[in-house]
Amino acid sequence: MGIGNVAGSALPDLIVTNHFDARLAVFASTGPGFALPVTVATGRKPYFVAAGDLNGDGTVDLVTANQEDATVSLLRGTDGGLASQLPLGVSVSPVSVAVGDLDSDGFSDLVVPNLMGSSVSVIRQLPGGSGFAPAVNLPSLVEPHSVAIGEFNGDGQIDFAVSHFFNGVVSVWSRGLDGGFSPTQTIPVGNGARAVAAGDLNGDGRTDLVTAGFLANSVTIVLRAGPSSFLSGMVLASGPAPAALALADLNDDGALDLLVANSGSDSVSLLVGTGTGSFSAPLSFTTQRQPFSVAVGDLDGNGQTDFAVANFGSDSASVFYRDGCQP
Ligand SMILES: [Ca+2]
Ligand SMILES: [Ca+2]
Ligand SMILES: [Ca+2]
Ligand SMILES: [Ca+2]
Repeated sequence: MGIGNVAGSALPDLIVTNHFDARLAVFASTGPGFALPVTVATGRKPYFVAAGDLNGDGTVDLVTANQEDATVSLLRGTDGGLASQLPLGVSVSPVSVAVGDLDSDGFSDLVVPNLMGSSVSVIRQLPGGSGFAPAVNLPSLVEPHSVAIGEFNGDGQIDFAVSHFFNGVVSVWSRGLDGGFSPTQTIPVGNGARAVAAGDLNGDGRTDLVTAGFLANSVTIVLRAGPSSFLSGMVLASGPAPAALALADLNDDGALDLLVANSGSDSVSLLVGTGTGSFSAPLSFTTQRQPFSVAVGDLDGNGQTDFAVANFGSDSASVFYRDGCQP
């Protein structure tokens, strides 16, 4: 699931992958509420969608990770809607994708963990945004599941962090002198590390990490101790089987807050950040069955950040509008 202004829409749209239909649905916001969805074809079993303006034309583009056919689909936003998919080959069972400018040339690139391929694919956008280079598939620890892009070692160059489900670690990848990426650090986190998100949680200017331990029923906060080092993780209990995370300032106090989709208890937890790296006790919101992803954005355009979850077990989405009173 993602949130973004597709096809030049005034309000952000809600974007949901339909895993078993090989399609993606875009629900246009109508203030509070949504129009009927427009759907477009993707590769088989789209598992994840990321939104970002890849070619800098001011319109949000979408990228899906297609678990069954070893591709990602690029769906360009145009004035008239989404263009037909451009499939880009990766490796076996891609399950997420992150958009970021890895080589600082002004054009966004893609990072794709391939769950069963035990590899991470890097797809660079060609100079001028004229297309994409073939994926470079980098061998990784087993079961890479999620990726967050950020600056993690103080050298000013963009890095990325990958969570590994099987062994419950995060690997941090940095750019070498040859321009290629390799893992430079491995950090133990919770068992079944299904999701990772990045943000500066304690206001020291260094980007920190949060992971969801699907098998550990917890989230782990990993703060940066110095320019290129991380403190060992601080474990916080979550609901059962946390499947996805989002970091955003949901109460406008300047500190990042954490949303956790608890797929085992049909709920989403909000942990309000203190700005020092710690969080309040979770507030719980009821969803439908098996929330497996979460996204944030100002869906109704009232200036306050809302959030939504996609419920895998009930083929539905739950939307939570902030009304100014909560959290
Ligand atoms: Ca680039
Ligand atoms: Ca770096
Ligand atoms: Ca920090
Ligand atoms: Ca906050």
